[in-house]
Amino acid sequence: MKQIRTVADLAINGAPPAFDQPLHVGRPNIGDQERFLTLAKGMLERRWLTNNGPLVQEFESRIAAHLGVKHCVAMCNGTIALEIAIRALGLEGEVIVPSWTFIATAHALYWQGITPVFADIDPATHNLDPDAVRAMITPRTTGIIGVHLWGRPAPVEALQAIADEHGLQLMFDAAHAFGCSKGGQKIGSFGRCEVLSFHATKVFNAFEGGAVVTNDDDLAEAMRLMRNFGFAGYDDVIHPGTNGKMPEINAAMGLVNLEALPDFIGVNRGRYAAYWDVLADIEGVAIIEYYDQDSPNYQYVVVELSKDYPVGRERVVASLHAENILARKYFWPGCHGMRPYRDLYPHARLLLPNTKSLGESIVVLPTGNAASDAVIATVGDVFNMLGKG
Ligand code: T4K
Repeated sequence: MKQIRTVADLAINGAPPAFDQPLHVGRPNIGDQERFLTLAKGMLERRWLTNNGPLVQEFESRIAAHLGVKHCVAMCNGTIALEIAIRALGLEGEVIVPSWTFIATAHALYWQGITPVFADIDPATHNLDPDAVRAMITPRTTGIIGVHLWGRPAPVEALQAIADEHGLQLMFDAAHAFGCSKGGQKIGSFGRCEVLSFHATKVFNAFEGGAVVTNDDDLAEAMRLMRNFGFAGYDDVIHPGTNGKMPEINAAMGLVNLEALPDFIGVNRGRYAAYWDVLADIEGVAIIEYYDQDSPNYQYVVVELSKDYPVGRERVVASLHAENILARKYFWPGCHGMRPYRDLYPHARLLLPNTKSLGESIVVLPTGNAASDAVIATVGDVFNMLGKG
């Protein structure tokens, strides 16, 4: 590893990269491998691989207990979990969502013939701005999907008030917020239901996986039917459905990783603090803040560049990539800027000024065990050197 000293030493200027191997955002966390192999062996011996097996049932009850909710309906991934929740709530017509989210939030609606209507965000929180949501309500609106972006809670009370006032369904995409809370209440019990992702890149993963969590008995029952083709018993389909089932091997990984979750979050917290040490004093560079009362999982280290920083976001990302530090621009350009939705809403950017400006100023950095002290020091060097103009 080479220590960066000057702008000329940056790999983007032809010097060799600081690291031989690429360092990714989203490197998976893996708990006790021996325990995982033991669970996998038991699964093979039972010859029960999927279809609501014992590991999935245990996984569901552990997740429900962890989040303090009545029901966890485990699924094969977060996107299918979103789609099933949307269907179980009977959403149709138009549903209001942030554009500033992973594309799955919008796709889960559009894939089912529902129009995602994009509302702008509050630049201070990166989450939906309740006033912007109000402005998007039409007679066709049936629901709102809030997203707890980066694990920071969406404005749940304000969104619930809007939903109640207009007779709309409210659900949350909590893909980033596993283990986080709002005012002492765990994310998982807000709105009619909340959707989790256990994708490999998440702080808590099950290889792939997702779940809908809810305190609503009828909703949970409907979703259990929907994820298994609507079967109520042999030869008896009582509901339209799909295949959203979580396989046993995913539940095994989830059970092992749930035990290790405090360690994963501890590592992330340490990495976040280390980034803070090297970046906090650079003018025009701000790391987004997390607050202890929200029990953050520190899954994302998100840096925002202001106009005071002399170099644009693209140059920063290119410079980090040249060092083999594969920073990301999540979620540029926003869903409204992606092709399926760009054509649908050619003028959306005019209604989404905060989404647009945030989209041009964000850099997401690697965290977890892969982000060593040397990586973080190099990130600091790159921001410092570029910041000198
Ligand atoms: N809602 C929100 C708000 C979400 O963020 C997501 C998913 C969803 C809904 C949908 O949930 P799922 O259906 O995915 O369960 C990644 C993830 O694939 C996606 O799950 C996640 N959000 C999103 C924020 O990040 P990409 O397109 O960035 O993936 P990719 O392939 O570029 O991987 C990210 C990085 O992780 C790479 O640099 C390499 C590294 N990586 C990845 C995998 C899979 C590894 O090092 N090892 C691995 O095994 O979407």
